[in-house]
Amino acid sequence: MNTTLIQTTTAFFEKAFGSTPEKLVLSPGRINIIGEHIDYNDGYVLPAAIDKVICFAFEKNNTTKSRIIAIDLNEEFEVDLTKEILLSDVVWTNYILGVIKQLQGNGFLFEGFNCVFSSNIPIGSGLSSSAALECGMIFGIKELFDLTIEKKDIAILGQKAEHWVGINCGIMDQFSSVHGLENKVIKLDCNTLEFEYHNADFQDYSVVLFDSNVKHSLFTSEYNTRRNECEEGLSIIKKHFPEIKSFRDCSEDQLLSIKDEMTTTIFKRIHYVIKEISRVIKACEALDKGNIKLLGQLLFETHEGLSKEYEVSCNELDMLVDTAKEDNSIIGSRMMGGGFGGCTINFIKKGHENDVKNKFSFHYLNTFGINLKFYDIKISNGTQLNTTKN
Ligand code: GAF
Repeated sequence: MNTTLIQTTTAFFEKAFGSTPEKLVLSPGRINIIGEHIDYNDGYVLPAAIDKVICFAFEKNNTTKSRIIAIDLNEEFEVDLTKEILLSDVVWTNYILGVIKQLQGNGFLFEGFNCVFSSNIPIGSGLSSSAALECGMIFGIKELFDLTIEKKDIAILGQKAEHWVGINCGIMDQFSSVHGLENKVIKLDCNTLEFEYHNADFQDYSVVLFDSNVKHSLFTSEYNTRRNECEEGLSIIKKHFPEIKSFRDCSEDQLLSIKDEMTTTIFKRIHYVIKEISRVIKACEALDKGNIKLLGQLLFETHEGLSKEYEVSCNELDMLVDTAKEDNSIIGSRMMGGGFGGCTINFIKKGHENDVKNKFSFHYLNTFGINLKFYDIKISNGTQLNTTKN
């Protein structure tokens, strides 16, 4: 499927710059099995890179300026690398400017380059197209100018670029985009950045994403608010239990014993976080043991928490998960990613995928007047050079 994308990107590059690209980079989006809004709360997450990617074509241009073309948007921009990098009014360019700023600020030396990119990661669907953009750009610049940057640091630089753009995100998206491995999920400790791969063997179930096709504008402001609420909650916990360093050290009983010391909102947020951290551990064990039924049950519980306690869901996502609960072919479902729209992740009994899709399409269109989209995904490798010949 990515062959066409690679060919289009290469052909566009050749036409725009009159030369063959020196480097072709593929940078994937991600799914997350479980552990939502947990990365910035220093817990564990269970993401994986997917076979939807951004393809980049690069060459050095022996100047101090870089010219970057987004094929899908039919837009381009130029940046003078000798001048201070400032935010622009065009959102997509800021992720790239942010990456350049981070690389320069961390002492990495590089000169002008030409770049063309195109993507098959749906934008605004919670599959982390922005992390793929950041990590692919860093990886491409590193390859082009022979920079030594470890994978972990690519992820951290990408995350910092995203902060500069305005979302105070955690590390999960960039980390999984860079570290993805075919057929493996990544159990990442977001506190230490230690990680281990687990087999993505979902037995008799397929992973299908249902794209609600909505993106409510609350996302950025509410995301940053959740982070602040969690920080406030943690500082209250620490006051009462000085031995606690992060949420993973706090039991539900400890939290309940100080419930009256915080607002109902803060309590709900933290209660979700503490329960979700323990769910990730259980989910990973269930996956290793092939207990997909339990894994699915945990996904439903996560959704309940995200909807009622963390309050980052929306009517469209709730309806999709409620309908999934009533469907015998679906063993687990939940909203995925930051929330307020985007996708649900679903485990569907193999062979029943088409029936389920037809039923959900009809029901969703009838209820919201919106077309539901579906993505059958494969768990794939992280950001890499394209080595296949056209
Ligand atoms: C977004 C963020 F970018 C991630 O860091 C993560 O917090 C996620 O929302 C929620 O789990 O994708």
